[in-house]
Amino acid sequence: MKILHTADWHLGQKFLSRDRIEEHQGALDWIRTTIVEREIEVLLISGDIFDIGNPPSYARQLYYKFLTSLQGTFCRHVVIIGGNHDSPSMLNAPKELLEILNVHIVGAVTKDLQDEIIVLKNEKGVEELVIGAVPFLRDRDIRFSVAGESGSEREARMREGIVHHFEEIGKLAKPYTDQKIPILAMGHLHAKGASASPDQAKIYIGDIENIEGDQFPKVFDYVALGHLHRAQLVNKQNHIRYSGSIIPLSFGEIQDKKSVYIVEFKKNQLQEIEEVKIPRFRSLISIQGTIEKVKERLEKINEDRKGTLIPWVEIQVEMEETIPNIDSELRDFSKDFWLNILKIRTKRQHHALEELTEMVNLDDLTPLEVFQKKCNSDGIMEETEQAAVVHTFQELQDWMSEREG
Ligand SMILES: [Mn+2]
Repeated sequence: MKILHTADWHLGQKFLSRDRIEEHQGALDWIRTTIVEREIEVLLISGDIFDIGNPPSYARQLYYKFLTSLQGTFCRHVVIIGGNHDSPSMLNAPKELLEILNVHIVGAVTKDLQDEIIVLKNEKGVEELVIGAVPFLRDRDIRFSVAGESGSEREARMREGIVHHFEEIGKLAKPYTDQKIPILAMGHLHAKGASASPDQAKIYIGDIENIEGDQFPKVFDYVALGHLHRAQLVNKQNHIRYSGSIIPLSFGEIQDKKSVYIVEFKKNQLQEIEEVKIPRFRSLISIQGTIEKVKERLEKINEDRKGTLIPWVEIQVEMEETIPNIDSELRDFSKDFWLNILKIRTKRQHHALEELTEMVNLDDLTPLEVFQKKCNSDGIMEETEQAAVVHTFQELQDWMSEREG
């Protein structure tokens, strides 16, 4: 049996006020072609299907069109879990309808743990695969906040709750070992022994490591994770993996290769895991240096003409003295080039002092980023307090987006 593991699509993402529709379309078409060519039978999407709780209609259209396009392929089943970016109610709304197309959705935890056990059957109605599909676990799913609890106590209780949840799912899956069929888990969390992309680490300062690699119950033959955008194994364990995002979601992710995993089982034996690289449709390029160096690089990018879509560039100009109108100078210089400058920052070096000035529009930041910048400004709060405060802000955002969604 061949399974394709992907995650972190973030459909509907706004990237410095631009949308990613063409890149997402390219990546989804490629996934569909891969499913057809490699005769994939089961598709797992481990959360963060959408970038926001109330995604724009074009993002929903991409999603539904993709799911519908799998009809008539080898792919018999799709299993989707909710991530921290997804609104559970939005994801769950078409649950019954999608069930008819063999698309199984676990948007959020319910009162019954059994709802997370998905048993897939072949054409003859014989059980062929079991999945413990654990959606992103929110505070309210595993614990109630305790007044006066410190940030670290709260984190410890979160961690315990998550480990316990997976143990319980493992127990429910255990009886299927007798049937000699693969038993898988899905999760959307931050596992210890995995590394985030440099930018992602910044985006999620409120994020904590939720579970250790060896705390996943042994009953699972493969653990398909989502949340970290870089494809990787957890704690060097071959069968516990993040597939990573399908397109780079920030300039911090441009070094990462983007890929999916094809996981092959013979009966209940894991045979092979293959990492398949997703083509890059648009180059995201980050350049840094003196104004002369920056101009050279811009000329080079224009000559190279890489990718099918126009490259997006962020620039950091290093200088000793302030150069007036540097923004318009660079934009004029490259106005006929095959590239778009998305962001220009300047870095002034004088007397060993470094000053970084960001020319960034408020529109280009998410509310969370604005909040984090505020938290980061001098003297507002201790670093140890930040994680908890940011976490609370995220919860508040979740709550609001669910009301909207
Ligand atoms: Mn996530």
